[in-house]
Amino acid sequence: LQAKKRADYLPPAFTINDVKMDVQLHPTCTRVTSEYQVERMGNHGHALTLDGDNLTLREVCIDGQPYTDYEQTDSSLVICNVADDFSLKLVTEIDPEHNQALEGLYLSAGTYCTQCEAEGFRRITYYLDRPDVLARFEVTLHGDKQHYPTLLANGNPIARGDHDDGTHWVTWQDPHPKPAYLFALVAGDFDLLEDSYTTTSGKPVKLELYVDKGKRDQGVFALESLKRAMKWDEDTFGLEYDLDIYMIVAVDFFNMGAMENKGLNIFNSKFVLADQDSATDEDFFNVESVIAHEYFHNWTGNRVTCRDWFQLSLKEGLTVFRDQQFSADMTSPLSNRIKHVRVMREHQFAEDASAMSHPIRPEEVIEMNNFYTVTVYDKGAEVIRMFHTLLGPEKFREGMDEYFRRHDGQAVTCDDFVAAMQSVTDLNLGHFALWYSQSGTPVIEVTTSYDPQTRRMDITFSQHTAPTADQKDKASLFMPVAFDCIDSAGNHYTDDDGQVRDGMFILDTAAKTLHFSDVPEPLIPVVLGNFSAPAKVENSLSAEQLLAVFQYANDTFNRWDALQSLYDWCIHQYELENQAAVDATIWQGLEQVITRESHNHELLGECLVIPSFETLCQSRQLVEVAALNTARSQFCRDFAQRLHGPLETLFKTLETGPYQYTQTAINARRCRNVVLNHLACAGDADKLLNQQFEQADNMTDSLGALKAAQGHSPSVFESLMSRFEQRWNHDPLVLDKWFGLHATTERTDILSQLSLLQQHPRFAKGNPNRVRAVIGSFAFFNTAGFHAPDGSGYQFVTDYLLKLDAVNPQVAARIVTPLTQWHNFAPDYQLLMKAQLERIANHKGLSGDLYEKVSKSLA
Ligand code: HT7
Ligand code: ZN
Repeated sequence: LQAKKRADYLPPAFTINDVKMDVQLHPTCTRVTSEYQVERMGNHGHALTLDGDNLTLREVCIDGQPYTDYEQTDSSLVICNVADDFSLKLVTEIDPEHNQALEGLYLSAGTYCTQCEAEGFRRITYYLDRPDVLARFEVTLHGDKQHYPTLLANGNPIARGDHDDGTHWVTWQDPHPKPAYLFALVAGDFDLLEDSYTTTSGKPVKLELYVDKGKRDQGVFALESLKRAMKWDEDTFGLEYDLDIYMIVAVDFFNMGAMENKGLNIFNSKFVLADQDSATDEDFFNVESVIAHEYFHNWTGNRVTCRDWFQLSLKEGLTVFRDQQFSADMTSPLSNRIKHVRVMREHQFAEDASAMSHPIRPEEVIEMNNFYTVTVYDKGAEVIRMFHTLLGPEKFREGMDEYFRRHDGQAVTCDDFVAAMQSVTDLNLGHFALWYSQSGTPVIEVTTSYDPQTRRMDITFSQHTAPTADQKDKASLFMPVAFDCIDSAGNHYTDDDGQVRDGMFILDTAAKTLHFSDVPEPLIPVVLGNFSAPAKVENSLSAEQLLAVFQYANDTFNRWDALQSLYDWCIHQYELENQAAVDATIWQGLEQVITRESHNHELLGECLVIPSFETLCQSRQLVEVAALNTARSQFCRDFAQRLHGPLETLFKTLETGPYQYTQTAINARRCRNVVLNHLACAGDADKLLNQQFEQADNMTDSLGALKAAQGHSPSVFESLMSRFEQRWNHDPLVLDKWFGLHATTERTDILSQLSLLQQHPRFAKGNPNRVRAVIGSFAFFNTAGFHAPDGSGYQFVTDYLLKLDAVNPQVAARIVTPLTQWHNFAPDYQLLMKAQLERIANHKGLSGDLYEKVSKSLA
C-alpha cells in the first residue's frame, strides 16, 4: 500500500463541470446512470482516469455513442483517446444492502443514505473523486413509494412524479458547484419537523429535520440549535445561509458524528435526538455543538473547500474553532475551555507521542479516513485560536472576510488561509505558520531565580519539542503565552521591560527571560492562561504555590489548572508511597477551596474532578499502569474521606429542583454529580445513590447516580443497572450508555461481561454506535481491564478488531488507537501490546485503514 504525499499534489488533468445522476434505488442492485460534462485542463494528451471502488460497470457512452476504448482496474476506469470537451455517460451498479463499511451508498435499518467524505463517492459511480473538482449536480432518485416516501438529495427539489409500478421519483438541483465528497442522498420513511428562518437580508429558508418515526419530540432541541447557529454566524462573521432549504436527517448507522453535505446534513442520531428523560446535559451540549459545526461548514468547508485532503484542517480546524466559540457564547466560556483542554491533554498529546504523530497538515497518508484525528481537528482549532488571540477579534474577523472575498467558490490550501490573515496584520505570520508543518507537543519549561539581596527575580521560559515518529528535527515555535505573576499574598507584578502586554508575551525563540525588580519574595509564575497555546508546561510549583495560584490568579482557567497540577503531584506522592507528603496543609487548602467557592458551582464542578488516568499518563513516562491506577484510586478515596464534611455540606446545598436546561441548573447538576461520586467513593452512600436514581426527573441525574455507584458500590450498581435496562430497553441511544457503563466497570470478570454484552439482543455488530459503546469504551476507558497484566484485554480487543475490520475498517481503525499508543507504557505492557499489533499486522486481508496505523506503530 502506497502512501500519498502532500508534496506530490498535481492539479487535475480534467475537470467535470456538470453532473446529471439518475439513481434507481434497489437493495442489492442500485443502478446509477451518470452524465458528466468533462473538460481537459491544459495542454496534454493524457487519458481520463476516474476513481471507482466496488462498482459493476454496465455502460460507457461518449457524446451519446457507446464507447469501448477504456480499461478498468480495481480502483479506476481509464478512458482513452478522449476529446478536450465531451459528455460522458456511465451506468454502474452497486449493492447498498451489503455495504457494511457505511461508505458510499448503504442501506441500514430500512434507510438508504450516503457518506462520501473523504473518498466514498467513488463507491457510487466512477468519478474524479477529489475535492478540487467542483461540479453542479442534478440528481433524480427513484424508489419504492411505500417504503421510501422521502427521497432527498442536495439543493432544491425541482420536479417529482409517480411511476406506474408503485415507485416515485424526485429531481434535486444544487446550484452551487461542489466536490463529490459533499454529495448526499437519503431515502426512507421519517417523521418530519418543519420550521423556517429568515436571514438578516430577509431571505426565507425552509428548515427540515427528518427523524425516525415516533421521535419527533426528540428533534425539537436540534432544530432550535440550528436557528441559534444560523443567527450566531450572521452576528459573528456576517455569514448567511445560501439555499432555500436546509435539511438534516438523523440515522442510526453512521461511522462518525455527522456530515455537512450541501443543504442535506446527515447526522448520527446521537447528535440530533435529545429530551430531558433520555439525554444528559452533555448530550444536549453535544447536539447543539455538532448541529452548529455542520452548519458552519456551509461556509468553512463547502463554499470554500480544500484543494486536497492534506488540507483537511483548513476546514476542520477552522470549523471546530467556530463551533467552540459558538458553544462558549451559548453556554459558558470556562467549562467549554476546560472541556477542550481535556480533549487536547487526554487524546491529542497522546497522539503526538505515538507513531501516528502528524502535523495538523499531514505530509503522508495511506488511508485518508485515518486522518480525521484530534490533531487535525482539535489541535487545528487551537492553531486558529492562536490567530484569534494574536490578531484580536476584530482583525480576525477582517481576515475571515478577506479569506471569503478571495476564495469563495474555490478549493484552497492552509497557506491561502494564512495569507488572508497575513493581509490584515502587520504581525509577521511567517514563523507562526510552522504550526502547520511541525508535529509534536511543545513543552514550555519555566525556571526562576531570585536574589533576596537585590530583590530581583528572573523567570525564564524555554521551549522544546521532542522528536516525533514522523519528524526528527524540531524548531522553536511562535507561541502566545498568557502570563500572570503573583506573590504568596496575591499581589500581581509586571516585568521590567514590558515584554508582557495585556497579560501576554510571545515566546518565539528557544528561551526568553522576564525580569522583575523590587520584589519582596520569590514570585509565582502563572503560565498559559486560558491554554493560550497547545503546549505542555513544566513549572515546578509547590503545593502551597499551586493553592495560591488557585486563590489569586486572574485567569480562571489557570486556577482550575493549578488544582489539576496539585492533584497530579499528590497522586505522584502516592505512586512513590510517600502519602505523608500530602499533609494537613494541603487537605486544609482543599477544604478552603470547597468552602470559599461553594457558591460557584461551575468552578467547583470542574475543580473537584481528579485528572483522568489518561491525562496523568501525559505527565509520566513508561507508565506502570497498575501502580498509577492504584495510586489514583487511593488518592481519590483519601480525598473523599478527608473532605467528606465539606463535600456533604456542599451536596446538601445543591438542590437542583425540577429539570431545566439553563446554565445555572447545568452547573449545579454537574457539581452535584461530581460531589456524589466523591461521597460514594468515601463509602456509605448507598442510600443517597438509590435516592438520586429514584427521584431523578432527567437523564443527567440518573446517569450521575449510576456512575457514582459504578466504581464504589457494586451491589447498588447492579440493581440500578438492571432497572435502567428494563426502562430503556427500547431506546438504542440510552442503551448505549448502559453498554458503556458495563464495559468500563473495572472487575476481574470483565471479559465474560463483555461477551455477555455482545450477546445482548440489542447489540448489533454492524452498528458503529453499539460497537463503540462496548468495545470502544473498554479499549479507551477501562484501564484495569484493557491493561490487564496478562494481556487478556489487549487480546480481546484484537480478536474483535480482526472480525470488525472485515466489515467496517474505518471503525476498526479508530478503536485500535489505544493499542497503537504503547510507547508510553512500561516495558511489560509494551511487549504484550506489540504482540497483539503483530497479530493484526500478520492478518490476511487486512484493510488499508488498520494496516496504516498498525504498521506505523510497529515501525
Ligand atoms: N466532515 C465530516 C467528516 C466525516 C467523515 C469522514 C470520514 C468518514 C466518515 C465521516 N463522517 C463525517 C464531519 C465533520 O467534521 O463535520
Ligand atoms: Zn467538520
